Amino acid sequence: MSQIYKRYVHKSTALIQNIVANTKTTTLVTQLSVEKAKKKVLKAAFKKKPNSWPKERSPNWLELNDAFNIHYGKPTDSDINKVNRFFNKAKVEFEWCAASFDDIPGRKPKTSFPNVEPDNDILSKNEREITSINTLPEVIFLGGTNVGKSSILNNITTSRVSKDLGSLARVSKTTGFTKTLNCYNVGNKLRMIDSPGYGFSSSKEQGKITLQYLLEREQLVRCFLLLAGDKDINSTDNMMIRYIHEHGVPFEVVFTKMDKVRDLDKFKKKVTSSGLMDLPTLPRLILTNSITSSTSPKRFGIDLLRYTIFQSCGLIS
Ligand SMILES: Nc1nc2c(ncn2[C@@H]2O[C@H](COP(=O)(O)OP(=O)(O)OP(=O)(O)O)[C@@H](O)[C@H]2O)c(=O)[nH]1
Ligand SMILES: [Mg+2]
Repeated sequence: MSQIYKRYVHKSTALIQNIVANTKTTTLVTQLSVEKAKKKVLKAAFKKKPNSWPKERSPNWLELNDAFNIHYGKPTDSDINKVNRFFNKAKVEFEWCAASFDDIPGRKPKTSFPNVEPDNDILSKNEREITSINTLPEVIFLGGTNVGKSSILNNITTSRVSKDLGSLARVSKTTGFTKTLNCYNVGNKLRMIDSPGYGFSSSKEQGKITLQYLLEREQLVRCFLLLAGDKDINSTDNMMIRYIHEHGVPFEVVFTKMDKVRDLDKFKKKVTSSGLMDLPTLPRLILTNSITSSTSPKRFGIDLLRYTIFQSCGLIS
């Protein structure tokens, strides 16, 4: 039992003794009210200071991150610190949204002048600017509707010490909330793209732009496929995995909502039987929670995700 738990159990017992001492008819203090009082004190304690929970309360799924990524070895502490420093401090700017592939800035000048370099005089100043914004590496977050794509983007760009997520990308309980590709420039070193989810509440147009982006976007260096840790991998997820694998799109897998996973053995079985670990490209499997809760008091897994993004953009060896 952790120290903090002991402290509050002790506190609740003292509280109950106090109630008993002050109650003339002690028979009124039933076993039920004792339990109720204990629960109340514990609940209040955990609600008040979730960040002060001792280390041993880290979720038990954390060690799976290492086990699943055994081929890669662990990034060093100094690399993780370097990457965290970058994401904690980087200025993040929303740059564009696109409902069709040709809406992406830089696409049109390129289409009009296919063999022209961005700095060529044939392009107007505006076209030069638009064309030259294409030079940063891009990563995209892909996944079913409501899996947590927009949340993970906020998670990555929120300072590590903050408990609550920033609100750069709009998050909603409404399934199918993100309808366009949305691009965010991170510290002028890389771009992250939020995408509309596939499956329930999605549309053909949304699917089309995402798939076209995956196949045709030259700046795309890595796709992060998000799967909900607390749900089964469904047939649409499997179709997407097959699609990106067969088209040679480099990808990693991010399991979201790990704070909602209750049965870890079932989760492990789901992952091992999914075939993800047998793919020849050996995608990393990164386990995360973007929302803090009693089982995951911090935002776990984000270090490895940030590191993998940094690495895929060639910003760290
Ligand atoms: N418990 C828990 N909830 C999460 C987590 N990540 C996201 N959510 C919740 O899941 C819901 C959907 O999150 P979004 O980030 O909007 O998901 P999305 O994939 O962008 O959804 P669409 O844009 O509709 O495709 C929101 O209510 C989030 O608060 C997580 O790690 N844990
Ligand atoms: Mg979204």
